[in-house]
Amino acid sequence: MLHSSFCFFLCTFASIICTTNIRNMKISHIEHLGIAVQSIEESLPFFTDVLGLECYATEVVEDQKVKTAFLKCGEVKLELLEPTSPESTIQKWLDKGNKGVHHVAFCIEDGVANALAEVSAKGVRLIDEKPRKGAEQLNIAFLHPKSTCGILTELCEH
Ligand code: CMX
Repeated sequence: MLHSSFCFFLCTFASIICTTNIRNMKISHIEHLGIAVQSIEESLPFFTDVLGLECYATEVVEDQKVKTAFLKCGEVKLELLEPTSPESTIQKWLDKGNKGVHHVAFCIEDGVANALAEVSAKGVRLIDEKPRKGAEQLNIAFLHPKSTCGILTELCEH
């Protein structure tokens, strides 16, 4: 009896130590803000002509059903996201009356795969179970906004 209680105590203690010792990922900076727009052509002049930012690239990301336009703002990028299909998550989000900042992307220094394992162990709901290729060939993964204070969160690495 005493032996099994002691074993139970040891296991519980070990599991508390393991959970509390999960390392913290290293975020270097906000990589980009994703901004949902119905039309890049109509939205871009605000960012270029009014804010004076430079649009340095556009890209279609087929599997996400979006066209993107990238602007540099210091170390942070702005990623304009235009839906290319009614089935696009961006179109669905716009159709619900939302617009503007759609997600925040953090640059992870020590690997998105490691970060996913870590946040999952901490109870965060994952959208992507493993990293995949996103715009600009970055390794990316999304976390569900219901687990992240309502902010659709992207983890990415160069
Ligand atoms: N920010 C905050 N909350 C959001 C959100 C967003 N961008 N998009 C959806 N939600 C919320 C909805 O408001 C809804 O909340 P309520 O239930 O309170 O109304 C909830 O999430 C819906 O969740 P769901 O039913 O699980 O999923 P949806 O079908 O609405 O899809 C999401 C939401 C986040 C899972 C989906 O958009 C997704 O997988 N996103 C990741 C991929 C992506 O965004 N790709 C486009 C960008 C690609 C790129 O950058 O290249």
